[in-house]
Amino acid sequence: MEKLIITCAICGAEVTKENNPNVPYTVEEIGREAESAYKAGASIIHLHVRWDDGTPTQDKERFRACIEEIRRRCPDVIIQPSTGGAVGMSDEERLQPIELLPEMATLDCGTLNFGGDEIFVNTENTIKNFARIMNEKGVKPEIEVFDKGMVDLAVRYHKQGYLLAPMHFDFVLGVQMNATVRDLAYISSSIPEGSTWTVAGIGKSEFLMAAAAIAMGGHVRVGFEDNVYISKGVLAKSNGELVEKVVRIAKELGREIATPDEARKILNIKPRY
Ligand code: KMH
Ligand code: ZN
Repeated sequence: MEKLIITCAICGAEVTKENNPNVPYTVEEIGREAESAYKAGASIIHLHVRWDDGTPTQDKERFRACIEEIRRRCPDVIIQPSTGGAVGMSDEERLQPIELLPEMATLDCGTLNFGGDEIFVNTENTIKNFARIMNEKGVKPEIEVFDKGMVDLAVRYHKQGYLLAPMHFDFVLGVQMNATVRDLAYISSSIPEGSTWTVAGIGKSEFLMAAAAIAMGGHVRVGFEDNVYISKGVLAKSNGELVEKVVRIAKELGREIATPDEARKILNIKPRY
């Protein structure tokens, strides 16, 4: 089986120090958490950034500072900025980190409820425009899908030339579509041949989805953005601790861990670091 790519979503835009005091806000804290994940075995850092008080931002210069700090500590890691940002941000705000020409970035492939009155808006024009800009700049999209209909939309956009093969999907399960093994089997068998996939199980489903993906030949995302607990009721001390748990499960199941350069080959990413 292919080596396992572990992505760590170290920060997110919604989770706070009230949820877990180890959630990073400052440039130094973001560097520290990325390094802990990298040293534990993560080859991709999915990156949101915050101002020092925890407010989420897509500010280009804040991204630049955080990317430099991560690069200093983790020279070869793949850095994947978010273009989702936080609910309510404009498209222009969200696109700022793309100007820094990262190797990868997220591309959210649909609109969905995000709890309470919040709606995470991604219109068809937004998705097509983000995809076009990423293609022009040679940034590999990780296609974020929250249900099977978003896979179907991505396949239509591939046929229309907006999304290039081989496509890489992140199934974010436990927000809209349930995080069960049955749902993961269904959605992962719905993507085109030659595509790759990872799964982010939200909340208590994080390690169940990780174990299932390891067994099925997919890849895994963990991190404070998705879950702040290492086990029931016990807060994780770091993002690295979450990654270490995935590495332990993978070892038990006989799956080797991909280095960042091995991840680049699997995902068809041209190195840019
Ligand atoms: N924070 C969410 C509104 C992404 O990074 O692309 C969007 C999100 C997805 O986290
Ligand atoms: Zn994100």
